[in-house]
Amino acid sequence: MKILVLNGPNLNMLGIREPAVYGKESYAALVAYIKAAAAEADAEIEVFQSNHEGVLVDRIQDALGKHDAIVINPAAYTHTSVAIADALAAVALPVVEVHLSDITKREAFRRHSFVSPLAKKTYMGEGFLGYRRAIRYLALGEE
Ligand code: CA2
Repeated sequence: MKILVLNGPNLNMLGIREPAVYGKESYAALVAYIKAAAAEADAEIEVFQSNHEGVLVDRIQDALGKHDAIVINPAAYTHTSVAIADALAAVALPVVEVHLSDITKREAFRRHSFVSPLAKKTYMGEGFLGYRRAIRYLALGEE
């Protein structure tokens, strides 16, 4: 199983600010964690981060024929991007949505996700573990 992991805007700032919300580990540590989780589940992985909506749309479109599934933390675009939701619907690959924090327990503007209706699963509020659970769900069928 070939999985594309997409991370949205500002996730590259992990560990630099807001450790109370997003933890104190760096983005590089997250990438290493995701790669280890993929190896453990015998999945091939590509991890990509962008601060730009159109770049993320391009990567979703490019996944067609190259990847079997997408794990996405769209970050702030979760709550705003019809374009990302449309791209996910267009490629029609299995999608799992991940959030480090629990978006249902934060500001009202974070409660709505344009991606959730397209996702087979959403893991939130579990920090890095959400990515591991997403990979294991896709590769091994573990809930
Ligand atoms: O909880 C999540 O994973 C989010 O997708 C993270 C987004 C936020 O906009 C979503 O509502 C929930 C923000 C990612 C930005 O991460 C930062 C990391 C360090 C310092 C500042 C932001």
